[in-house]
Amino acid sequence: MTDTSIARQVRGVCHHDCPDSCGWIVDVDTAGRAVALRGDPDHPFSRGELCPKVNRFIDRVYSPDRVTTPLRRVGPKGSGEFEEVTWDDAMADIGTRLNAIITEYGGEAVLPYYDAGNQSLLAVDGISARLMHHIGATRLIRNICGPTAGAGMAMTNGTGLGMDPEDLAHSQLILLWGTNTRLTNRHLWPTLETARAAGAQIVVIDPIRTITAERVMADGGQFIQPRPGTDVALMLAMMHEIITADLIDHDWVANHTHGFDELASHVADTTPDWAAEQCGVDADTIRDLARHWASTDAAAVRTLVGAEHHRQGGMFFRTLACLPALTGAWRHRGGGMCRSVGSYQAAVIDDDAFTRPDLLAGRSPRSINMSRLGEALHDADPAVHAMIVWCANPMVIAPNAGLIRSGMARDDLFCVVHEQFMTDTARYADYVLPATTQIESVDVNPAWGHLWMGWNHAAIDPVGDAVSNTEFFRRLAAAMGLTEPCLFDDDETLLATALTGIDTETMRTDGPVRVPYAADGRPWANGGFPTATGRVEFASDALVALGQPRLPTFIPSDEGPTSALAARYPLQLMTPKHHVRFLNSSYSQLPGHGDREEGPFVEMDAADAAARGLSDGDTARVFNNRAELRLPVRVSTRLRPGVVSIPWGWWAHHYPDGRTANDLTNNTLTDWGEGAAFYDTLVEIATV
Ligand SMILES: Nc1nc2c(c(=O)[nH]1)N[C@H]1C(S)=C(S)[C@@H](COP(=O)(O)OP(=O)(O)OC[C@H]3O[C@@H](n4cnc5c(=O)[nH]c(N)nc54)[C@H](O)[C@@H]3O)O[C@H]1N2
Ligand SMILES: Nc1nc2c(c(=O)[nH]1)N[C@H]1C(S)=C(S)[C@@H](COP(=O)(O)OP(=O)(O)OC[C@H]3O[C@@H](n4cnc5c(=O)[nH]c(N)nc54)[C@H](O)[C@@H]3O)O[C@H]1N2
Ligand code: SF4
Ligand SMILES: [Mo]
Repeated sequence: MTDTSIARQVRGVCHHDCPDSCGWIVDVDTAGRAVALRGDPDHPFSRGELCPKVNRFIDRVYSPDRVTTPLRRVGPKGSGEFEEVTWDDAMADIGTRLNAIITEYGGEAVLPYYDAGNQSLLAVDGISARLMHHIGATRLIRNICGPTAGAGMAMTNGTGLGMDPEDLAHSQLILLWGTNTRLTNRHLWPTLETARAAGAQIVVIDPIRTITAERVMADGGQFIQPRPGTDVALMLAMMHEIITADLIDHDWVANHTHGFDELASHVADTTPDWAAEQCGVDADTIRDLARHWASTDAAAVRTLVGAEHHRQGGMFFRTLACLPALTGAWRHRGGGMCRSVGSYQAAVIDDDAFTRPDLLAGRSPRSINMSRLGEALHDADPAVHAMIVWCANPMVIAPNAGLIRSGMARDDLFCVVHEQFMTDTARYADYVLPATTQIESVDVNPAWGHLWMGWNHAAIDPVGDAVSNTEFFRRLAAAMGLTEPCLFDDDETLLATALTGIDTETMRTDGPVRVPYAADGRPWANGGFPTATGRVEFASDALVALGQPRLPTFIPSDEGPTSALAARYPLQLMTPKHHVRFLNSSYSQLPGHGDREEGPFVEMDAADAAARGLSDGDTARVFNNRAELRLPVRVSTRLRPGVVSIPWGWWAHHYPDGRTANDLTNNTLTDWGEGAAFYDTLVEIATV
């Protein structure tokens, strides 16, 4: 393709549920076809680079496997047998059937299921939220990613708002605690390199020796490997050390914290020797880490989402938030705690005007947690009779998948999936409707890994009969005979309604706009925390009201290595993000992605393998009280004995038995925040 055929270059933003929200530029030829997609060099965060997933995005857009016409199921649920139908025919039938379900069972019989498959504003909540409110549908508790971390930090600080990740450039010590930056947040790496060049130390704390840990070690940094789900013990021992050695920032603690004396007596017994027993990290390593932390001014924790996927996920983030308060790290630029900055972005969005909860008109429909989909499909009362799915692939991504599969196979469940591909979930739908990709529809992306909000221009017309999420829901409203005018707002109107606090004209014409943040880079230097006491709460009455401990406390998991279940299933199973060419359940099925990564496997330590008569390359049975999978064994040195890992993201057809990693995982909810305790899963492994 020569340059002369390029008719225009269109600026957009990656839609994936990824902290980086990279800017891209699409070259469109004179025939209106996208011919290239590359990083936007002017994007202030991603600076021209994309990633091994999205470098091949054009292949995804024009993939022969794309769903490009409406499909109606003709075979049994799950068979993948569909016939093409027109939008008119599909919508007429869907409208009639949904109305019949609502008339017979009420609005709560309809369950919306969506996540952040496309995390842009319109794609997630444009029209759909209004429609669901209007019909009084069940409300989905969408807490599978992030809210537990946010709620945990807020229990200590009154807010989940922390540092701008780009300010880590000013840090002198960075603890990458439960985040795999090189894989999941790669465009932050240059910021960490800037800090390192200025002398910063980097420490990775993770149960897996990830590619981030290996890189940091190669660069002279430190790697600490606790047992999964035990970090709270490690943090309590750090606090013990900091307090007994009197390394706290007395002024800051006196002026901006609440409950210090209680905390001090509470951690008197949580010695490094005690913690070493719980988390498997040497007591001296804990002491050194505590002293290093307390003796560095601009000391920062960088964390994201992974560590929330435990029973004590909320407590992890609450306890972590105590560390910068004890030592007054917030005083210093580059000091404090840094996780999702989505709430800074949300502050410029008028969410109520956009999603219109007033359309509930005084009704208060029940809520169902997305991590409990299987139970809901079997046991909810009143029963779920219709499910509408967009931006999500629950069959692969939600825990305890076996229950979801049998629930979605119910004959009396009417299911509509709006998708780009025939996912495992779509195979169970009555109708699969074609969805546009990000280069086919306008949207705005509020990032959660940096402070830049970006406008995504549509570069090409929709492929085939695909429609955007908003257009799908407008068509659905019409097919259901609804007349509420706001269900038919166009995309420009919706964006103008939502984005009241930011200069959208500049965003549209000049590129990303930065949302407001503390001008001196020290959001909490002088306290002012939005808790009941106005201070960082080492002791929390709000938690007592929830039946939780008043002070940070380590509670071993009821599906952890010291639980009764461990007698039968002694190995802790991690199901992490691992492949550079996948993102969640997306891409593993596509050429250039799945075929270039090794298929599903179970990774384990040599000692665990040998004890079970297994060697590298053998096929093993991995099982627990929920499911059994057959997988090739990969023996490695990246895990502690007693911990095994099945990297996640492959679909059913990639596994010999059609069951996936999430067939094994635990759908217990986290302590607070209502997230999923995926990684508190026990298994046993045996020869076939
Ligand atoms: N390539 C790629 N990038 C992605 C994604 C992807 O699938 N692929 N997914 C995107 C999404 S949706 C998200 S939410 C982000 C997540 O971004 P991250 O939170 O950085 O990634 P995770 O892999 O979820 O978890 C990070 C690390 O937490 C560790 N961890 C788990 N349990 C514990 C624990 O008990 N203690 C400690 N200390 N660490 C623990 C895991 O081993 C893992 O290495 O990544 C995004 N980016
Ligand atoms: N075992 C285990 N399970 C996990 C995790 C884990 O670490 N381990 N991580 C969890 C986390 S953090 C997350 S965020 C979830 C992610 O779960 P999901 O959000 O469900 O996963 P994705 O694969 O990112 O996206 C789902 C689908 O959205 C579709 N999609 C993309 N753009 C659009 C669009 O514009 N319109 C429509 N209609 N569809 C679109 C894609 O084709 C894709 O099939 O998984 C969770 N599940
Ligand atoms: S998936 Fe993440 S790293 Fe890749 S282009 Fe999108 S935002 Fe950037
Ligand atoms: Mo996520």
